[in-house]
Amino acid sequence: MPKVHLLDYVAGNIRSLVNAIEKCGYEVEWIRSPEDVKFADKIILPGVGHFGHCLNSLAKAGYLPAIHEHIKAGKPFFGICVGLQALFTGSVEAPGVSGLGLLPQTLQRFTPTNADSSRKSIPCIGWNDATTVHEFAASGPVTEFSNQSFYGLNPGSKYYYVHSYFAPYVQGELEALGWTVATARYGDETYIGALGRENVFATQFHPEKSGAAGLRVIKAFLDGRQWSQAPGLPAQLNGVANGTAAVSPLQGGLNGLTRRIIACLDVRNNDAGDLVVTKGDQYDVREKDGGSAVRNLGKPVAMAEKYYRQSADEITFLNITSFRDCPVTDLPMLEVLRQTSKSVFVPLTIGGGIRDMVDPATKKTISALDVAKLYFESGADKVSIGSDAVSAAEEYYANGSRPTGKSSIETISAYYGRQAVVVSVDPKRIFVASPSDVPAGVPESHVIKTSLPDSKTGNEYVYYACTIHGGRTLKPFSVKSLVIAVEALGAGEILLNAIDRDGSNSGYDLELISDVKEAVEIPVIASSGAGNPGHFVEVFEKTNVDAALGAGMFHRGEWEVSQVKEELTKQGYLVRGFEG
Ligand code: 1PR
Repeated sequence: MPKVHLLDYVAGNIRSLVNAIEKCGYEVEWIRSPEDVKFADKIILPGVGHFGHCLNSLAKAGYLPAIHEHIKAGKPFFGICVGLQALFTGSVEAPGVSGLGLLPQTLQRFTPTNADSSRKSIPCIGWNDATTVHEFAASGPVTEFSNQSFYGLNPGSKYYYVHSYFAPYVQGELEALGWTVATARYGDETYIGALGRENVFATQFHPEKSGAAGLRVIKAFLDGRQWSQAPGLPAQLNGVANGTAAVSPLQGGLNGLTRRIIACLDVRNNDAGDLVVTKGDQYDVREKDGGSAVRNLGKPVAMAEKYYRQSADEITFLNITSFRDCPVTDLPMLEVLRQTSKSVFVPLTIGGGIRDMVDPATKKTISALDVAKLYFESGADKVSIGSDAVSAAEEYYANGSRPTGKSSIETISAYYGRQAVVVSVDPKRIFVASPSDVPAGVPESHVIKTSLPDSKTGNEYVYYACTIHGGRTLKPFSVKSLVIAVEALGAGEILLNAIDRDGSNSGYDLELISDVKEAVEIPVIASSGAGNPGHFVEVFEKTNVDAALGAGMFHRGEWEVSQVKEELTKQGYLVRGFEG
């Protein structure tokens, strides 16, 4: 097998990149020291998280001169995400930290509002273009280079981005220096999605997480195909429009991103000890008739693969019995991730049990960061923290609304970046007679007047209480306080469940979603209650939510993810289709 060298200098969360490279028919060799760089032909430099952390780590280990030499020698180089950012002079994320300086620009942070005052979530997470290729010609910049494909990029395809900092695109500037540039837009900011010159290529998006469209880009680099015949516009892929044609990215999309649809798999051992996908009603996963067995809806890896082929934009696994201590090396989801990440090339999130724990096998204390590391090394792209996030938020407020530096959210986001930390919230709707009728710890301003009063008491006021341990324990603490705290601690996204709606097929809790969305800048994923494609349309129409998640309606085979996307397309929303 031909080889490519990978420079994994910081985090070690690149299992899926290795899998993607192997899928393209290449073998990975690791660069372990700057001396190894000399012996490499092609190098890939991946990177996630903080620009300063990545560049300082590269500099400290002595890699920067070696990379310069490699590039100067004309050998192929491919930077991914922070690996693209490393080519620039610097970033406002880390003033004073120098990049490789091949490109004379400083990376900027996205502004949270557009010129028309509409809001953008930060980090920017989702599927976007890298398709309008600009190249310099004698007469000036040439745009829309449509008959040729640059490193396999396709104008009909979408690519997965996750970043808060970006290289602004100024027409003609980099082209005049010989670079070919592909752009994307987030709200009213246009930025560089991919660029290349001679032996250097880089993408801001993650090709290893961008389905077949991303694998094509990796393969083009590995095969040394800078330019090739454009594959043409796949306007209809698997029956779903792929974000081109009729739907304008800035109208049907969310600031240019497609509407993100996530399939969620709640996983646990059934009574026979097999790991199964299950699904509860208000978190009760046992059958109501014919005994009380744990509902068994299928096998986790096979179901994840099925949803990937149905065009799910992300897959989330929640280990719902994680509160039971289990020897760390036997964490059941590690193998599920290892297997899934070999064939599913969209982002994978794993939740359940991310906290400091004592390994029952060795009696040793293992930090939340070390538990998360095991998951990242097995193929996870994000970890989702539930119960432990509530403890972290309580400590944050007890500490005078100041981070303690010790919580799982802080330690994991400092190491892997904010975008890798999701906080999963399990709210319970609590009716009260008036806004002042709340427990100490819940501010009156967190009570809303509901359009769905309590059928028994007629109470019209509601607050959303936090729960832990899968809804078993109620906390006198509001969900709004929770999300504000976890954002301050470094969470990158909120997975917003709703116990009252879970498994109900009655649609999302729109009041809850709007309330939470208004409180934070980070993206929010709507979860619980989806029963048909119309519910996805409704949540995007009536709230500004960033993504929507479904579980039971997919697991029971009532609807496919692609049918949700077909309906969204019909209603004028931008979605990503599956490319086989
Ligand atoms: O607390 O960090 O160990 O994480 C435990 C995780 O497991 C949390 O994310 C918590 O939400 C989840 N969890 C715990 N118990 C259950 C249960 O169901 N008994 N599942 C559970 C939560 C909710 C969603 C579900 C949506 C959509 N499941 O994941 O997929 O409600 O369902 P629907 O579309 O069918 O309505 P920690």
